[in-house]
Order: sequence, then C-alpha cells, then structure tokens
Amino acid sequence: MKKMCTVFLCFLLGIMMLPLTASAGDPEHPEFVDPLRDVKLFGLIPIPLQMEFKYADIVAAWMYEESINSGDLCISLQIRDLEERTESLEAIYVVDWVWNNDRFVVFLHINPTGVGSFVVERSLDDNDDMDDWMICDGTVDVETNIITWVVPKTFIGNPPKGSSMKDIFPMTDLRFTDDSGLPIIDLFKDYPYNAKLTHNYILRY
Ligand SMILES: [Ca+2]
Ligand SMILES: [Ca+2]
Repeated sequence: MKKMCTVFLCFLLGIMMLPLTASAGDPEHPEFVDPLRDVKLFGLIPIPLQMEFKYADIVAAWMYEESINSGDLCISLQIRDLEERTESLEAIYVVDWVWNNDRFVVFLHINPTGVGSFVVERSLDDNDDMDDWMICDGTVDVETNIITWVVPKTFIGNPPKGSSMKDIFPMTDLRFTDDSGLPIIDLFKDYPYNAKLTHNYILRY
C-alpha cells in the first residue's frame, strides 16, 4: 500500500511538473537540438574533418524569460566551440521563429575584428521580407559557448503570456569577410533541417 502511495505521489508530481517542463527553455531543456559535426560545404556537401568548423557547429537553441525582466524574450544559441574573434572568415549566427504568423529573426556577426551588433528583425505582414529591425542587447559567452539575444517584447508585437513561439530554427554561415575582396557567398553552413528535437516555447509572462 505504501509503495502504491509513493507511485501515485510520483505520478501526481510528474503531472504537476509537466507544464513547467514544456515551457521551460534552458540548457537542460532546449527547444532545439542539433547533431554535432554536421557543418557542410555550401550547406550540402559533408566535410569529414570538422575541427576547423567548431565555431559554426550548432549544438542547441532555447528561449527563456526572467521574472524581473518579463518584458524581454531571451534567445540563446549554443555552439560547439564559440570564438570572440574568428581567424579569417566571417561567422553569422541566426535564430528565427514564428508567432501569430509573423516571422522574427535574431542574428550576430563575429569576424576577425570581433563581435558585431546583436540585431532583431521582424516581418509583420505575412511575408518573409523583414520590414523592420533594431539593435538589441546580448552576450557572447565563450566559456559556455552560448550567444544570447535579449529582445524587447514590444518589438515582436507584445505576445501575451501563453503565446507559442513556433518553428525556432537556428542557422550558421561562414563567409569571406566584406573587406577580403572575395565573393561574399555562404561557404560553410549548419542548417536546422537535420534537427534531433524541436519544440515550441510557451511564454511564461
Ligand atoms: Ca550541428
Ligand atoms: Ca544541423
């Protein structure tokens, strides 16, 4: 009987914790998980040795909010081995998502001169062309290999508590730098199409 009670209690606790787990974005419960060592030439051709591309290899992405800054939505992107300064190529880090049929994207460039601006763009008119952008706050942490953008909810249409952020897709690009004189094409990419896991993020505030 005691054992049955314990099992029942665990079951109840499990049910109570379910909504939390479903909406909690953090490194242990990311909304997006990508395979490792899957950076490809032009995004198409597998590369056997991936050592040179660790700073373009997506590991995971997630969203979160903090109660003291509930007017912001934070978007984190974890990379296999993040660098604050690249050796020669320009690295572009992107995460996009959808809410209410509108598209949003955050991005950041890191090149041999260092870290660029944290940018968020929005498309509120049912197409993929971004119609507005702003510079937002953010951090690059090379200890944890995590980039985080802090996006004011006012810029993304003030989604209310319980709103579902869908299609959270990160992407990376390595290109020649603007001042290299070489063609600005996407040389190496990690695409989200082979994701191991994708979830929506449900706003908590
Ligand atoms: Ca990857
Ligand atoms: Ca991938």
